[in-house]
Amino acid sequence: MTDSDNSRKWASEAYAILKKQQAEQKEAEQKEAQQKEAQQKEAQQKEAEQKEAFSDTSNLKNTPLSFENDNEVELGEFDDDFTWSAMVLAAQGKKINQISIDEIDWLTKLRRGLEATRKGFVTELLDKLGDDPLTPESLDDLETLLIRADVGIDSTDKVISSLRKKLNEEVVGGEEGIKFLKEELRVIIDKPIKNSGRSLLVPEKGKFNVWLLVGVNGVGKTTTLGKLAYLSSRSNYKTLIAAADTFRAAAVEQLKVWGERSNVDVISNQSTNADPAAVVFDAINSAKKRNCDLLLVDTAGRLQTKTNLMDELSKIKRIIDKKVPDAIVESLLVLDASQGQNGLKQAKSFAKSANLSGAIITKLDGSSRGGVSLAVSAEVNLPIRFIGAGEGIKDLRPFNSFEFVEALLADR
Ligand SMILES: Nc1nc2c(ncn2[C@@H]2O[C@H](COP(=O)(O)OP(=O)(O)OP(=O)(O)O)[C@@H](O)[C@H]2O)c(=O)[nH]1
Ligand SMILES: [Mg+2]
Repeated sequence: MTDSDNSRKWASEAYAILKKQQAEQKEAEQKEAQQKEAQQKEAQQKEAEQKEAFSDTSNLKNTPLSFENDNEVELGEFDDDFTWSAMVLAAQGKKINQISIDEIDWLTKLRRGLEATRKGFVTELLDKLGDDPLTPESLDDLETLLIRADVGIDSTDKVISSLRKKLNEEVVGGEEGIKFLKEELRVIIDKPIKNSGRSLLVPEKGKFNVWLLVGVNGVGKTTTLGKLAYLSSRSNYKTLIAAADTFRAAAVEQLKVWGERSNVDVISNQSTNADPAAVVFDAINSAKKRNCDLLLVDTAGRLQTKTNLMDELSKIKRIIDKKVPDAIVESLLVLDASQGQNGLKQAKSFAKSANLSGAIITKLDGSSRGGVSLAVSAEVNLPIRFIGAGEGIKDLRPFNSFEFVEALLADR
C-alpha cells in the first residue's frame, strides 16, 4: 500500500470517528446541558477559591486559547480538504480519536486562505523541481519564487544558502527538496517564538494581563480584538475590553458589537476627543475590581492631529506601567497580509518605537502575500502569535508554524 493510500485510510477512519461522535453528541445534547450547568457551578466555586488564593499562583494552570468543546461547527464532506487537514494533524502526533471538527474546519480555511499565495508559487515550484534532483538553476528559480511570494530577502537568502550547502554535499531529490524547504521555513518562523521563551501566547493565570493591539488603520485591529475576546472568554479567562481608539467615531460601536458577541464588557468614553490613556486608566480600574485575567486594548490606527501614533501608544503604556507595574503587557502589532512588503515596512517602523512583543497576521484569506509572515519573523524578529483568515468570530487561531508552512506549501 502506498503512503497516499495509508493517508486516505487514516483520514477515512478519522472521518468515521468524527461522524459517529457528532451523532452521539447530538443525542447527548440534553445531558450535556445539564453537565454544563454543573460545570459552571464548579467553575464559579473554583473562581471563588482562586480569588482567595490569588497570591499563590503555583497551582494555577494556563489554559491554551481554543474553541474546545465547541460543537457548533458541522462536519463537512469527506473530501480532499478533510483528508489534507487530518493528515496535518496526524503529522503533529494527534491520535485518530483526538481530532476535532473545529480543527479540521480551521485548517481547511487556512489552506484555502493561502491558496492565492500558493498559486504561482508552489505550483510553479513543483513544476520546476518535478521529480528530478535539485540543480543550482532550480535554486535560482526557487529564489525568485520566494521573493515573489513576499518571503523577504533575508529569509530567502537563508533558505537558499542552506539548500545550496545541502546540494553541495549530496544529491537532493525534488520531494526531499520540498521537505527540506519546509523545515527551513519553519526554523525561520520559530526562531523569534523560541527566543521569546513562550511557544504559545496565553494570559498568565494569577497575573493581570494587558494585550495592546496596535497597527496602522484598517489592518484589522478591532476585528482581531473581537475574535480574541471570544477566544479568551470561551477559554474561561475573565476578559475586559478597553476602547482606546477615541479618534474614529464608530470605533466604540464596532467594539460593543464584538463585546456582545463574545459576552465581554467594553469600557469606553463616548465624549469627543476623550483621552485614550484615560480610557485605559478607567478600564484597568474596572478590570481590577472584577478580578479580570485579561484586558484587551483597542487602539487607533490614525489620528486627527499630528500627535504621533507612537506618542499615544507610549502614553498608554506609561499609564499601564504606573497603575499595574506587575501586569504582563503584550504589545501586538496587527499586520494585514495583503499589504505584503508595505506591511513589513510598518512592522519595522513600529518595532523601532513601540516596543512590540509579537505580531498578528490578518486577512490571510484571499491574500497572495502570505509569505510576508516569514519576513516579519526573519527581519523584524517578532514572534507571530495569532493568524486571522476571515471576518468571522472564529477565524482567528493561535499561530502554529507547522500548520502554516504545510498550508503554504500544500501541493493538492
Ligand atoms: N477577509 C478578512 N477581512 C478581515 C480580517 N480581519 C479584519 N478584516 C476586515 O478588515 C476591515 C478593517 O478591520 P478593522 O478591524 O476595522 O480594522 P482596524 O485596524 O481596527 O481599523 P481602524 O480602527 O480604522 O484603524 C473590516 O472590514 C474587517 O472585517 C480577516 O482576517 N480577513
Ligand atoms: Mg479599529
